[in-house]
Amino acid sequence: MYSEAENHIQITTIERHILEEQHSHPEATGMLTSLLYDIALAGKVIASKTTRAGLAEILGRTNDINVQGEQVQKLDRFADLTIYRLNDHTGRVAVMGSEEHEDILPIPDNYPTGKYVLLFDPLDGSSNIDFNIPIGTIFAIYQRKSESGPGTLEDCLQSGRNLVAAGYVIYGSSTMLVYTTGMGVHGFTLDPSVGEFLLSHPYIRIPTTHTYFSGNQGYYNYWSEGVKHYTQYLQGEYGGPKHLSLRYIGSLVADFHRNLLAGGIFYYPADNRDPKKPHGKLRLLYEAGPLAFIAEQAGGRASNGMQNILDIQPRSLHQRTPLFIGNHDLVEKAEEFIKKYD
Ligand code: AFP
Repeated sequence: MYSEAENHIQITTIERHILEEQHSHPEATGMLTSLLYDIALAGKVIASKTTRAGLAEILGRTNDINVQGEQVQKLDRFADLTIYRLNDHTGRVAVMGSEEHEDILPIPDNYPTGKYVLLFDPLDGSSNIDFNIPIGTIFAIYQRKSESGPGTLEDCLQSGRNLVAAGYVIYGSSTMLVYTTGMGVHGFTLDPSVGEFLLSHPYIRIPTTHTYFSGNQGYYNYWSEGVKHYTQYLQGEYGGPKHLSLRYIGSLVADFHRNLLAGGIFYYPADNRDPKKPHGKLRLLYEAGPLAFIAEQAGGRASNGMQNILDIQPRSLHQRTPLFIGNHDLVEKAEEFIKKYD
């Protein structure tokens, strides 16, 4: 028999957690559960490579062939292929889309298609890899709209309100997977000794206190008047918070993750550095949408400065959007300043 103290020890693996969530949906077939589990597996495979990033140089890189005679791939290419390959044959997915590819990624003809659409940014923040800075994978899952056969572009062009699940994996000092299926936000930390994601952050809520603001102030002079005034508000002017610290990594997943746990706002507004790209840098379907779903499930909000990110109807796969994401009141304040000055 176990002691009372021992009986209280509970280790929840990601598989168990996803399965338990499935049980609260009696109509569920288990297909989403398996799809989420496949994504968690992809996260583990990618993590195993990100922790070895840089070693290719030491182990020898000759014409992109390493000492084992294997092709040395760029990490973002590897992450992209890993997610695609782990999901192309399962019969759960109708079509995929990746930030790395111009067009949709069809399921090969010799495999069955399923009812879900999987969109992903395989390695966000990849310009940070060489500097040992956290990077991440972001994913978004929708139900297909078409009835059957190969999934279509229209299946992918859905607003965030239709998201069935979304999440990210952060490859940092430890590897964490954070996801939501609309029943709260849950975080799991990879225990490398057993190779499992274990529940470490159940029901994440963004704290109501604000700690950080995160925006690339290097572009300040290129921002609109509204965004400039909003930045001054975050610095304590116009009655704004007096105690916020600035933190900016330049890796969206890492910046978002920190502010989700500590409270605050991340913003990447539109700027006029390049008049041909007036919409900011971040992508609606691969970055802003899934993180907006997580933010809202954690009690926060995301906006393009005028409209809730989740309400935007995408018109193209790689559509870009300004993004303000974090505490509800700070995002609303951004909208107020933009309305007043822009
Ligand atoms: P990379 O993948 O090119 O590193 O871009 C990362 C990113 O899309 C996002 O993760 C950051 O929040 C944002 O760009 C940083 O962009 P700036 O370097 O322009 O601030």
